Amino acid sequence: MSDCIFCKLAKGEIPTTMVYQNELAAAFADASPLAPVHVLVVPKAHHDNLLDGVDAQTLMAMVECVEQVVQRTGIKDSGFRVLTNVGADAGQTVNHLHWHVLGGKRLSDQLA
Ligand code: IU
Repeated sequence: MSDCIFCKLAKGEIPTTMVYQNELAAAFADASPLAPVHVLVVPKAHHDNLLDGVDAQTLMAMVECVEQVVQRTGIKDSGFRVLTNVGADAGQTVNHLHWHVLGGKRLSDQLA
């Protein structure tokens, strides 16, 4: 999708703080962090959300990004949260699949 900002961030067409990337997915710092570590993991190919035809290889590439992010940011052992919002009621504001990786502090036990 040519006008999708996360497509551009994932492909390096817009500058960002890239934490890690592999062939199929990228992890970059959230522009408005909600925690000391707040990184977004996205597929390089465009998918609107988690249920928009994402193949297993891409999902595994995203999981590898999560592993690298928590190792590189030092939150692997203290604990972290991975979440994705799907659709308006969940608060999805960018229609390109993204997993929030949050950590670096004691996170709230409330989901909503
Ligand atoms: P949401 O799950 O769609 O609500 O999350 C979108 C996130 O994308 C949110 O945390 C924004 O701060 C973040 N973001 C960003 O990091 N860079 C951008 O250019 C835009 C949004 I637009």
